[in-house]
Amino acid sequence: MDRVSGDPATSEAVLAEMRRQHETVTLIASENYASPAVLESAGSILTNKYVDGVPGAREYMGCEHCDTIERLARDRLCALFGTEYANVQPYSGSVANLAVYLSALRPGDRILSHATGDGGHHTHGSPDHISGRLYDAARYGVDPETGLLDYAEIAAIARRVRPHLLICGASAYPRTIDFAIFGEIAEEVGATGLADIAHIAGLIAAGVHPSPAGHQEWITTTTHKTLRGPRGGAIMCLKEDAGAIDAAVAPGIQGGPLMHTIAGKAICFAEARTEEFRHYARQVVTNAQTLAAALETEGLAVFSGGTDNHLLIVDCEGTGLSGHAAEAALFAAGICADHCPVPGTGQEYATAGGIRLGTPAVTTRGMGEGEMQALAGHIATVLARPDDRDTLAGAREEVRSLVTGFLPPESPLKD
Ligand code: DSN
Repeated sequence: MDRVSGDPATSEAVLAEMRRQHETVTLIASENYASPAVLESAGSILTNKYVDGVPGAREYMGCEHCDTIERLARDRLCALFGTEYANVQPYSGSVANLAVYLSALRPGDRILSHATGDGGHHTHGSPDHISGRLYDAARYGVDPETGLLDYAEIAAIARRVRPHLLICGASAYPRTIDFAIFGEIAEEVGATGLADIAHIAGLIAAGVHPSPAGHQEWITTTTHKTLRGPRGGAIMCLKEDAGAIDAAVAPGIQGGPLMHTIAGKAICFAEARTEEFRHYARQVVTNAQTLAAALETEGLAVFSGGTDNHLLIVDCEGTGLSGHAAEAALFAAGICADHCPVPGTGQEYATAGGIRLGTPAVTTRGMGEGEMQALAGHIATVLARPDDRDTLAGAREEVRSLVTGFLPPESPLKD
């Protein structure tokens, strides 16, 4: 616990957050627990160094060791996904996306992307994001009947709006994304392709979801979701785009690269090439599918009837609860999930009628199918009686006792 010593006020809050993470269950699909090695690098002395520029061409002296680390991270990321070039400096997935826009588009150009209310991400052209202000954003959604992406419809929209950039990738889409078809559509209409794989990067790295490599010119990701690394972003692209993307990231958008985070990325990219990680990613999907099936057995409606990846969406309509009310009741029972529009219904985040549940974090804690069955029972109980204090308190106690045997990997409570 040394890493939080020195300032009692901050330390207390960090330790309280650590206890919260231990004693509750995280089903937020975008959260995970980084390994001790990643946490160590993220808290290392690398935070002291300015390294503006790229390896071999820095603005400051004394960057030779940081060059080694950044080259390792870039090479490992390229090897992991089979891409020609990588920039590992983006502070976040949002910055990674912006850097691609800055490289590939001019203000006013048209982008076509997955609608936010249907599971897409706001950095892909929402009016409340700079991408929706600088660019002319058109959106595609899912088929309201099946809940699936309708590739024929997406192709028809693309032919009509003729985007400069066709974006695929989502934050709340539980089904496999066909990156090859997206690539074909982009080629047909003369668009550049971007795959934002932030959510499913770990699944792709482990070979349990098809890869966009070879189908999209640009790939962006975060490094902390299914990839289980430090909080941050990265971009993969063709060698010919290297200069443009490096300049777009910095000085185009960012200041100095965060070397402590880049070191954590280098470590997580190596971790993701292990058999242990491949097993983990397969178990993430098995757990999500088990949770989805068990929730349906409990009488809850799972959007699109299940999942192919790490997340699922419960349509709360039958419970009479809004997504916000459902997430609050679950939180009171120690289950951390987040509200989400049910795709294909016209809902937005403010009017969300669903909750999104993901299994990356619980799987890192070592939970398996048995625990998913138990969690489904607790979720159903809570959503059936969300205002009953005894029900919530009882569920909270049972959740706490369930998770106590599955501490996160970095936990000092293990010793
Ligand atoms: N905030 C992430 C998520 O929860 O999906 C996406 O950026």
